[in-house]
Amino acid sequence: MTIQTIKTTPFDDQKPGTSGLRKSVKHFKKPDYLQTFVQAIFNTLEHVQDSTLVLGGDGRYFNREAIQIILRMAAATGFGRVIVGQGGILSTPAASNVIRQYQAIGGIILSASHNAGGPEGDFGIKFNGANGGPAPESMTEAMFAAAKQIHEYHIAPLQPIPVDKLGKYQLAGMQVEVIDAVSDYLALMERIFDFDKISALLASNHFKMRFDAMHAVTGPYAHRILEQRLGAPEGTVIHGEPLADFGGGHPDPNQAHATELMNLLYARNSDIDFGAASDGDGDRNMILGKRFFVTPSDSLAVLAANARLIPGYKDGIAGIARSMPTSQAPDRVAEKLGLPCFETPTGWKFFGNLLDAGKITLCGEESFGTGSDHVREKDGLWAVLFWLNLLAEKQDSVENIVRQHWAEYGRNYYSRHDYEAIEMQDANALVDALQAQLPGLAGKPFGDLTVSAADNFTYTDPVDGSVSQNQGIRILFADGSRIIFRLSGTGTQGATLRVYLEKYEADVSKHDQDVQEALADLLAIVQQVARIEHFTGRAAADVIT
Ligand code: VG1
Ligand code: CO
Repeated sequence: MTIQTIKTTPFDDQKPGTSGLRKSVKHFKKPDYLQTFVQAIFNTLEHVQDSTLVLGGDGRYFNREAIQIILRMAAATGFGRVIVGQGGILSTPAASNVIRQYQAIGGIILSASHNAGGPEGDFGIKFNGANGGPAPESMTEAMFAAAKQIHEYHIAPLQPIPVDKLGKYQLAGMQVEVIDAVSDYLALMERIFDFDKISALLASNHFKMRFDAMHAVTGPYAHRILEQRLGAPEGTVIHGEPLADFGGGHPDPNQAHATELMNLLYARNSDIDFGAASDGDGDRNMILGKRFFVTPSDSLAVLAANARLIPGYKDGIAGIARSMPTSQAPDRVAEKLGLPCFETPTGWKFFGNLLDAGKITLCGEESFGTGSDHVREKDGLWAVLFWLNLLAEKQDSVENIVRQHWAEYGRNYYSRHDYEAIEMQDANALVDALQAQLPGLAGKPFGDLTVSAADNFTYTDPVDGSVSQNQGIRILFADGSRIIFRLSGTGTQGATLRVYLEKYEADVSKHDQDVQEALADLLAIVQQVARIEHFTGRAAADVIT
């Protein structure tokens, strides 16, 4: 079989962001663009000959074409076997599991996660290593550097693999194994959670739930696990059919984008006790009680505090990690349990070393990401099953469980304000101006609040000593309140400014405030120090979560 070598010109814009390389579909469809990045991944890997690669995506527009191209390039590179999810589909956490289970060299995941899809939407690609987790920065930097040097790529001649049919196929001497995307993942969940107890809860007349798959990858997983295996009534899963354009919506499980689910749970006469949603590639989760929203930061704290109730964590957890902008609610749990707590930069890749070294068991991000050492990605359905197992154990409502948690640990009022698609140069000017103020902020009073420290977050990985700088501007106040500014590393249009606000309230009689009102003082300080409207022309955030 003759392998073709195609001459091409290098690309200098293939720098992966927070989670892989994300660009518009139009950008990805430029001649040789996808192929160059795939070749850059393959050139960066060592010992690919005869190794196993995992391949799957979230099913968005361009997924199918990309799968066939990558299979042909993998065959040309000399991989022994590629394991593909049926239909070219694998959720991100399921892919992480398959990599680990089949001892693959790693996997390629095709997803732009919560970004909109379709011909006018976004596409993305990322590489996860043998531990199942996102490639560390050293590796993504190497891929970026490789892409700038690539003048040719290698590809086997066209032989489309019928990825919709389970089975084993041959492609230019390489084996392609199409596997059921759900079954290995379901088996893993059965090893962690008490499925009998969850089934009993779902069968009871006093409990109703809805899971919103947002027309994204978790539809088949949720139908199989929640409805077929656990016996939740048909109709429990809404928007369960994966669509290449996610039905035109943003597959982002938050209060702003999961509107139908929010309406169901917040209706005055709602009879639904538990609501949950996940994103494009199935790694995010939103948790709702009846007319009650659980912030992702609180969710991590509650799961950590109650982990021993879950079979998979019955012997306790080793430690907790959270991304820097995530609220400090989990820290309080770690302190009480006498566990180590780590603060990492934004992005799941920073949890990998801590998980591999056994320093932590649970970790999470404010951006609706929660996970554990069962895989090396955040895991949306895992979080939903954790909550269901907890509800089954406690026989109490989501709201009561969270309120009791606040009563015990205090409440961290929390919100994120996103200013999307602003001009890159405006965003940079705003950040530069903030950076310039940092040295003078410590000790400065703003009303009742006094700045205790202000910096740009630097992280030193406690396992391998690698240093990551400029991970977000932090203004820390003496009472534990925080304001954080970061530019998104997943957006594809201009820049997205994220402003994170956090205020701690120990007094249980003050746990009923409106979140934005509780944070109003901090928002006023944001306007004063960052002058967002001055720099960007925006008077208010586009998305508030
Ligand atoms: C965002 C979130 C971050 C998350 C990342 C990938 O990154 O803030 O916490 O890890 O998305 O999640 P950024 O750089 O735009 O703030 V996913 O579900 O999009 O893979
Ligand atoms: Co995602």
